[in-house]
Amino acid sequence: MSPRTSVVWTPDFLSYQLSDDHPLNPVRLDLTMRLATQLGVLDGVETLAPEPATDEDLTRVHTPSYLTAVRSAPHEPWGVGHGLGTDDNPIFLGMHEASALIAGGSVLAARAIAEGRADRAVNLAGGLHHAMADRAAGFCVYNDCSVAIAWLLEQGYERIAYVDVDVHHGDGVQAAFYDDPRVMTISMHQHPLTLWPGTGWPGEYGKGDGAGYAVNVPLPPGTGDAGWLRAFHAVVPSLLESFRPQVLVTECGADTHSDDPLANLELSIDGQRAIYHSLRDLAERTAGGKWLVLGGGGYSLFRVVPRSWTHLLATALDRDVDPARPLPADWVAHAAGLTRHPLPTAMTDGHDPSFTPWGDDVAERVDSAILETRRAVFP
Ligand code: V1P
Ligand code: CA
Ligand code: ZN
Repeated sequence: MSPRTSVVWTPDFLSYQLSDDHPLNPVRLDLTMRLATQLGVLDGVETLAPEPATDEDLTRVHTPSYLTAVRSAPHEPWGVGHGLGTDDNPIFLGMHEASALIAGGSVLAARAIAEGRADRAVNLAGGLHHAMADRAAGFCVYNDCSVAIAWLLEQGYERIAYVDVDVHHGDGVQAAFYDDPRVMTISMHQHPLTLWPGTGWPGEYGKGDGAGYAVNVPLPPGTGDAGWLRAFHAVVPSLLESFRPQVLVTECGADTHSDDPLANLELSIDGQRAIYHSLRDLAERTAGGKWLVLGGGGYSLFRVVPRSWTHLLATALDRDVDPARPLPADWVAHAAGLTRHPLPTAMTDGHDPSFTPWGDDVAERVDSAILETRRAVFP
């Protein structure tokens, strides 16, 4: 039987707008849904509308005093601490409501899978992987990834794998389950010496009962499609094959792209599409087909995120979009009204991810990153 996929969506997700000029602009979600719709990817797909996560859901991960601070922050002129009111995490009106709605979306996606109504479920507004128990960080107020995983554990799940392909380290999710062997966290990211938050070293492998269940794969700046995929395939499939998760949760930030303004990996849309296909394949082969798909970063709002995440939606729906497919004229006209940047014309960057020429120096550094990780995980 072909897999059933739920897509969680509400236009109210667009109210997670940290400030007018913040890099995490929700227009990227609007442009993605428009592109996927206009390409027919969402034809006949009924979207699930979320409710805000309850305090009970949120306090499986966050402290009650942090929830109080998030709720009161917009009304406290002197500041509330907890990482709120920084350039990364400005305080905005309705911050608790918008953040709880995203977390509720990821819980709803998890619920659709747990209740057997879906094999796969997608929340593109989710993936806010940096939020800590009592602190906002890196554009993330509530850690919807951790909240959804904690909800699954509460239902009695015993093995959840979390794979984070965002260019940044998935530090908040790693921290939430660092001593818990029921959750294996794996993050691929740009090397901590070269990108915030500066964690995600191979030596961070978990503690106590959770030792060996946190895995980090740092990649040098300049890593492209071939290097990224090579590192991924050297590390991730064998771990998932032995862990045999009951659900695979993935954080699918698109900020690994060469056009991304915040980071320095050099992936293409075609490489990202290949990643999504590999994640789908791993969910099928190692997780009984159960795949919870979350969004994440991605700051090339017009040129990258809409195309990348349309491929992600299409992959989750088994409606793969041909890379050569031209972008619909209506979508291009709409996007052109919002930016002066040149827009792409097709669903590809013209790269073949199985053949990307790259320098020997980059090859050597990727090899040593893989070896370093293998040594930390299999001492
Ligand atoms: O670099 C920093 C901190 C702020 N400085 C004092 C050091 N923060 C990063 C946060 C990145 C968050 C990424 C979120 C995600 O993983 C998931 C949604 O993608 C940062 C960066 C950077 N290059 O990593 N903040 C900013 N850039 C930034 C740029 C412009 C305006 C505001 C913040
Ligand atoms: Ca990552
Ligand atoms: Zn990121």
